[in-house]
This record gives sequence, structure tokens and C-alpha cells, in this order.
Amino acid sequence: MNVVLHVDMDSFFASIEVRENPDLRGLPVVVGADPKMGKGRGVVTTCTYEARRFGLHSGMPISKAYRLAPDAVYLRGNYKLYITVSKNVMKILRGFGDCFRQVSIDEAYLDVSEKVASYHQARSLARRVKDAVLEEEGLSCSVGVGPNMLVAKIASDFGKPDGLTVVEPDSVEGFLGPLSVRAIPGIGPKAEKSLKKLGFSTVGDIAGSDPDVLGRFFGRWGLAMLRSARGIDAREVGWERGGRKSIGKERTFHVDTLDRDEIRGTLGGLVEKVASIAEDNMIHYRTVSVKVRLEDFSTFSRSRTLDFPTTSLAALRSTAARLVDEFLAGDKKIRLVGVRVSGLARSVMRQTTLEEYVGCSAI
Ligand code: TTP
Ligand code: MG
Repeated sequence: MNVVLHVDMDSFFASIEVRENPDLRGLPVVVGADPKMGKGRGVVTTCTYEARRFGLHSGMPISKAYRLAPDAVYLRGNYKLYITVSKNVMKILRGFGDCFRQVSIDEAYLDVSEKVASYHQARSLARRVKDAVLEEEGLSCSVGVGPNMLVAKIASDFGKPDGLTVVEPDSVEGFLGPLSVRAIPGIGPKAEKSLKKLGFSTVGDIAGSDPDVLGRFFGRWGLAMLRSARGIDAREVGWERGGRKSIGKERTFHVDTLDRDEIRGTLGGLVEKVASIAEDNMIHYRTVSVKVRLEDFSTFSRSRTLDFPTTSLAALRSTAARLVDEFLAGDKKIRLVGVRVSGLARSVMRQTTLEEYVGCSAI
């Protein structure tokens, strides 16, 4: 069972200011540029939820913020303090997960799959995380719990501020469906507008759509959107730190078999899984290995190293198919097949072709 927590601090910089000066509690507090009585330049860095009720948000010109909320408390900010607090918070969070990945000054993912045996226990753990951050740092955060990083992230956003939202694997579709397309990370106002023209306003609209339509209008990004809308995400929290050397999947047949179609079909399914883990974690691979265990438990593996690292599903599929074919001529039944990729390199962006193969570095 995969269980991921996403933790995001509530109105982080502004909450720290309120913590430092309790007289500000309950007031609209804005951290950002000097409003200079409405003539100031620059933007709102962040603001408390009380200020958000006036329509203020991060990135808004400070002059506009001043027009909407002239009586709010405007502060320049103490960035050194924010960084120290961030470090303290991250130290607390790190202790709760098997794997930990900080992704910004105030948010992190925790993989707790080995720590809990149910989503009920995951909820209690998430509660303990929130209590620890509040007790030790005097700050509130929102936590999302889900079967992968994407769902956990959307869930933490859903309950803000001071939220705790648990999305069990069975409820992913029901949870995501009614949300606005903007709930999907990466879909901003421009994409929202284009999606609206196509008649998509909720995540469910995208999830139920024809991949060809999304592919035609948005290319590969459209297909990524579709996967996200369906709650699919094979990124792993531990990738950042783990320095993993390979990605592999294998399957034991219910009954030992000589049926070529069954063997090739099963291998094809494993190839797709491996490819999607590699793609979601932005990993290129150079070596493809196929493993076969026969009915007498003798185990063999064959590898092929490609001329250059790739993320191409077609290349992986054809290489794996060629490698397994060597085993299909024998008369011993096959008990298990597996596929593994190694010689990994991380790419900075999602890339598929050799021409685009720039910026790969060894993990
Ligand atoms: P966010 O987590 O995006 O915002 P937040 O914590 O203030 O509010 P929320 O409750 O919605 O999570 O960003 C964390 C901090 O990063 C934020 O307090 C200020 C800073 N920040 C910037 O410096 N510039 C920006 O554009 C944004 C969005 C945030
Ligand atoms: Mg935040």
C-alpha cells in the first residue's frame, strides 16, 4: 500500500509574522513591497487568510492590494527568519516519513507506506504531524494524504488553511472529479481558458475525455494532463535522495506457461509500468534487461545496452520483446518474467528524443 503525505504551511511568511507579534492575530497581514499609500511598486509576497477575504493574493500588485485593503498591516518581511523557520519545520517533518522530499520553502512530501497499515492510521499520523508543527513552531499547516504525490498535493490544497484531507485509493476519482481543472498542478489561467473552450471545466471532464482530443490540442502535455486528471502519478518521494540504480517490475504467472502471447502480453504490461515510473521521475535509461524464470526455477537474464539514453516507450518495448523472444523457443514452461532498466540519468525536463537529450546527468 502506497501512502504519501503532502505538507504545506499556511500563509507561511505571514503566519510567522503573526507568531512573532501576537497583536496581529486575526488581522489582515500582508508581506511584500511597501504600498506607499497606494503608490508603491512591487507585489504581495503572501498574506494571511484574513487578507485573502479582501481578494488579496500572492503576486498581486501592492498598489491594487492597498486599494482593496487599505487598513491591512503591510510588512516588508524578514527572510532570514523565514529560512530558519523553514529549516526547523523541515526537520520536524523529516522525522515522520520513511522518505522525505522538500519541494519549496514551505512544502514537503513524506512517504509513510512502511509506517502505516491503513489510511485510518495515515490520518492519525497526519494529525500527529500537524500537532508537532503547531507545538514546536507555533504554526499551522495543511496536510493531504493520498496514494501518490499528485493526489496528496491536491488534497493538501483542498483543505487549506489548517486542513487534513485523506483520499483513499478507492475515492481518488470521486475526489478529483468535481474539482476545477486549476486543481491540477501546472494548469494555470491560460490552460484553464483553452480547456474551457473545449468544454472542460472540471477535472472529471478531462478524466473522461478522449486522449486523441487532448493530444491534438496540447500534444504530450495533454496526455500528461489526462494522467493527472485520472490521479495517476508514478513519481516516488524517495527518488531525490535514493540514488536508485535501476527500475524493474516482474510478474509470476498463475500457472507456468508456454503461451507466447500471454508471455509477450505480460511483459508488455510490465514495460509500460517501468516506462511510466521512468517518465514521471524524469529518468532516462540506457540498458534494458529481461529476466525469465523457468518452471524448474532456473533463472536467466539478458541485457542490451542502447547507443544512447532514452525514455522512448517504443525502444523499451521492442528491445524487451527481442530479449524475451530468445526464451520462447525452448520447451520448458515459464514461471516468471521481468523487465528492468538501468544506466539511469536524470533529465532536467521531460525529453524523448536524442536531439533533445541535453542536460542529462548521472544520478
Ligand atoms: P505558498 O505555499 O504558495 O503560499 P503560502 O504558504 O503563503 O499560503 P498557502 O496557505 O496558500 O500555502 O508559498 C510559501 C511561501 O513562499 C509564502 O509564504 C511566500 C513565499 N512565496 C513567494 O515568495 N513568492 C510567491 O510568488 C509565492 C506564491 C510564495
Ligand atoms: Mg504554503
